[in-house]
Amino acid sequence: IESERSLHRAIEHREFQVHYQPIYSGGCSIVGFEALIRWTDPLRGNIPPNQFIPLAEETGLIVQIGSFVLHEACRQASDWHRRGLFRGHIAVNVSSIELARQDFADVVIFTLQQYQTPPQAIELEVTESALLHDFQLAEHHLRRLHEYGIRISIDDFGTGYSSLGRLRQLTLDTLKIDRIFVEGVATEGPDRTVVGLIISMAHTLGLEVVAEGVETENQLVALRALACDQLQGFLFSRPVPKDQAEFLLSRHV
Ligand code: G
Ligand code: G
Ligand code: MN
Ligand code: NA
Repeated sequence: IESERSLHRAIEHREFQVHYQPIYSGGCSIVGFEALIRWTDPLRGNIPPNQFIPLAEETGLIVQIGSFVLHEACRQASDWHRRGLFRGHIAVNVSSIELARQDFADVVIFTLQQYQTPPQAIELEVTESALLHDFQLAEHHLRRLHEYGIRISIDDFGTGYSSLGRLRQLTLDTLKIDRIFVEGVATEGPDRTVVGLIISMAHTLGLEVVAEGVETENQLVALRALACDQLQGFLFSRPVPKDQAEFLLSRHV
C-alpha cells in the first residue's frame, strides 16, 4: 500500500509513464491501443496500478494522474496521425472520480484541442460502476464528448450491473468484455454462452465488442466463431512503451 506522500512525490518527480497495449481487429491488424499508466519508483522499481490507483482515487490525486495520461495519449495520437504511422485510436481509462467532476467534458475537449488531436483518435473507457454514482452527470458528459467525436467504451463489461435500459440511454461505440468471461470462452459452458449473448446484444445495439485478456489460441478461435470484433490480450502483446508500440505498428500496417 502506498502513501499519499509518495504519490505526490511521484507526480512531482515525473515517475509515471504511459504504456500502450494493442487492440487487434479480427484480421489481426492494430485498430487501437489502450493507454495504461506505469509507475517506476527509483528505489522500489515498478509499482502496479492496483497498488496506487485506489489511493489516488481516495485522495483525489487521480485527477492529476488521469490528466497526465490523457495529455500523453493526445500527444501520442497526434504524433502517430501526423507521421501517418497509425490512424486508429488510443483508449484512456477514466475513473469515477474524474467523471463526477462538473468540468470533465470541458477539460477533455480542451486537451484534445491543445494537441490538435482528431477526436476519433481518442476513446474513453468508463466502467459500469463509474456510471452509478451520478448517472445524469455521467450521461451528460459522455453525450457531449461523443457528439464532439470522441469514442466511448464500457470497460470490464459484465462485472458491474448496469441495466440494459440505462446502457441504451448512453451514446456508446464499444463494449469491452471483462477477461473473467474470456477466460472460460474456449470450453463449452456458461462463460461461452455469456460472451455470445453479450456480443449479440452489442451488435443489436450497433456497438462493437472488444474481448479483453485473450491469452490463448483456443480463446481466439472461440471468440472469432462468436463474431467478436476486436481482441486484446497477452496472446498478442503486453502493454509496451511507445517505441515498442511503434515497432508493432511498423510490422503490422
Ligand atoms: O495495467 P494493469 O492491468 O496493471 O492495470 C490494473 C488496473 O489499473 C486496471 O483496472 C486498469 O484499468 C487500471 N489503470 C491502469 N492505467 C490507468 C489509468 O491511466 N487510469 C485509471 N483510472 N486506471 C488505470
Ligand atoms: O480494467 P482494465 O480493463 O482497464 O485492465 C487493463 C489491465 O489488464 C492492464 O493492466 C493489462 O496489463 C491487463 N491485461 C491486459 N491483457 C491481459 C491478459 O491477456 N491477461 C491478463 N491477466 N491481464 C491482461
Ligand atoms: Mn481498461
Ligand atoms: Na477491463
